[in-house]
Amino acid sequence: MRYLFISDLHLEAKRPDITRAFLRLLETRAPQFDALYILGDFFEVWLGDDTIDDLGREVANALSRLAEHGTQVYLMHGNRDFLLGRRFCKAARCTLLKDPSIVDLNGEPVLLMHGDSLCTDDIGYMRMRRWLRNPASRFVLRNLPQKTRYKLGRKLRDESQARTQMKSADITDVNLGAVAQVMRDKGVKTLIHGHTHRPAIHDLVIDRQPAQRIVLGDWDKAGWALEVDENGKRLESFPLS
Ligand code: LP5
Repeated sequence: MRYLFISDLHLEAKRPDITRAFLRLLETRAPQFDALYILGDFFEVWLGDDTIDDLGREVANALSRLAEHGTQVYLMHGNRDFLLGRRFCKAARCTLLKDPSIVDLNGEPVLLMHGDSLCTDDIGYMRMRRWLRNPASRFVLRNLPQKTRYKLGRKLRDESQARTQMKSADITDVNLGAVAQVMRDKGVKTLIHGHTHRPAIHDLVIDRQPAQRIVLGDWDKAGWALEVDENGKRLESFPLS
């Protein structure tokens, strides 16, 4: 079986080049795979399925065509689009995956995460995450008037951008102790995640056993995808245009 992984596209109307590259990937490359996994921050910001715009509809239709063609589509929430819900998934014919999830890739159990929950040294973010992601807050946020959601979303993005610039690279990366712990707890030798925008394949040793942490890249200056098949795992970048 062949699997394709992407994350952190941050799709938005202001970056039509990224949308075009993604739609091209769906038409040309993705149909050759049995499943496409999108591991979070698919959209720059998602404020609820009722705020879907032309871009969201175009993307949902394209995903739905891919699913119709026979490629299963799986979507995981990221920190920017955790309000993506059932309505979008129904339109896109994709399955929402829990974070974390374990999937079987050609007989190997592999752990999939967005990656933000592993940044445990980022105390301010972890506090904000706990608040934003609890079911009661999510219910309240989803039911706020759209105008209020746009305002709060803008404010959160601005604050986040300003504060992230002041954080050291160590703080905004995953904590390696947290990585080892979750891989141990879940009994896996491979973890695939995004979020940090630091694409790489890291060879690890956990409890004297070889393991791997594969970090997907964000789509900004280039696109990034991980292919997994019987021949191995390949992380590649490609031009957006
Ligand atoms: O996203 P990225 O990678 O740039 O930064 C993240 C962390 N920031 C975030 C915030 C998102 O960027 C913005 C969220 C978009 C809104 C989604 C819908 C929300 C619904 C609200 C309305 C309906 O996730 C950033 C991390 C970084 O990753 C690296 O891991 O550091 O975290 C922060 O910067 C958080 C700050 O440290 C603490 C922020 C306190 C914010 C106080 C804001 C007050 C305004 C309140 C409005 C609700």
